[in-house]
Amino acid sequence: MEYLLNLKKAVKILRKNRDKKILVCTHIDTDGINSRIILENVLERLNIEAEFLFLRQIDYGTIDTIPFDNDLIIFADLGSGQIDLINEKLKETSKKPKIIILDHHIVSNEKIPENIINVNPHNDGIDGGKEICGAGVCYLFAKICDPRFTDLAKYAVLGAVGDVQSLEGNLIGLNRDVILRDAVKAGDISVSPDLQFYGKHTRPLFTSIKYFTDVRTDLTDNDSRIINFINNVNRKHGTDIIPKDYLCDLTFDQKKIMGSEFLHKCSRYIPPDWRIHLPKVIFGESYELTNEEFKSNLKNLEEFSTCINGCSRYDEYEVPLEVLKGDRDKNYSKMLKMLKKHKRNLAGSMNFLRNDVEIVQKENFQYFKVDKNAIKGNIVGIVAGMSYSLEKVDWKKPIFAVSEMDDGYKVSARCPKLLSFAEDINLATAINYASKKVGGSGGGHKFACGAYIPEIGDFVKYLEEKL
Ligand SMILES: [Mn+2]
Repeated sequence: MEYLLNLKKAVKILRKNRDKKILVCTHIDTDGINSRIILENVLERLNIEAEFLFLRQIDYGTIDTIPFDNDLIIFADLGSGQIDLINEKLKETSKKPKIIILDHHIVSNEKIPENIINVNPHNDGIDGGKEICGAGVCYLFAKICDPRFTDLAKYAVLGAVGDVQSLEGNLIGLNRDVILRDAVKAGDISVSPDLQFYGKHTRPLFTSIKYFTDVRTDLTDNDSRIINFINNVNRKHGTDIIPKDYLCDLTFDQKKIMGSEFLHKCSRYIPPDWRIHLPKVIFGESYELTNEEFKSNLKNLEEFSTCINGCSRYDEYEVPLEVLKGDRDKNYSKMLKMLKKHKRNLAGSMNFLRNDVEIVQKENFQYFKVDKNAIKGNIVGIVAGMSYSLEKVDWKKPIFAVSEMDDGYKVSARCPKLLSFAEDINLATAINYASKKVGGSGGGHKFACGAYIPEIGDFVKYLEEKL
């Protein structure tokens, strides 16, 4: 396994440079912030000093903001896709730092220069979209530094959940066999069979059902029908599930009953050959922190990840970092405040989308375009995903959201999970192709990705070629 060899090489290089000038650059999403906390812990425990820097992305615009006058630079949760650019920059700097990349994004294809160590499980046929995240690679790095560091595994599980790697309901591959296992063994994370409704500890069951967007049924966006549905389930099975209860209040048997009745309902609304995929979007596992309180925003990792997004999407990275380190005081209350604002912004954007935006239908996808400030670029991807709860959005097609920025456009693409299982759609390839054609760049995962483009031009036409 090449990535294991590279991991060992990387650890050796860290030890060799332990007294030199070290910089650690990490991405700014849930996965990136968890990568950062893992590396901070590792270096601190090994008594190695370093500077830390958050990076939104590495591109021609930002590469010059990275101080290359270090002896060692570690990139985590980014870098593998930008080896060209890093190498170019290395050529023009006098001091030639060693570079370690700990990443899971698709690797740019060219030969890797000698002073760059690219640790990326992709090289060994491991799927970086599903089997390990950036924080996961950092965790493997930590474990080679010292096999006792298994208390850091929980951060890697959070990173994986934040990157939506439990796509089919459960974590798989290295995420499951190594990282989750370590976190459970360390006593930090509990795993339990559950329903794949969002908001298990933070909202009533009927709200969770309301925003289930993988299948459009008569329950979608309809409170009274949902309450009727739950009451009918109760009558049929002799249960007493209260619609206002949270999913975490339900017993295992109640969840099982609710899940199978919901599956039965959904199966009437989908093409027969999609049915085989339906259980994967309704049943799954939930991952929870054993030390957090029941019904807290931080208990369930999906909801914890939303809290981090509520800060990082608004350029606030230190707050979630401090909360991850254990602050439940000042930074935690700031996080909750920001979460509220984030949810308000999402609700406002959804209203705007519902009332004031035209969804343009193409044969195999749909898109909408919004002006600057109508829906901000930092949340347009989340809004695109939520748009499937709206009547006018076709839930059997992917959606592209185009948001005007100061210097071009941010494009976000989303597709319901069920559709992506049934139809084998790859939005990342399409968005990558189309954005390059109009002078931008983009990529990401099969059913959730994004791009920046300087102008729209024939972008939509190029998408049509690929979809
Ligand atoms: Mn990541």
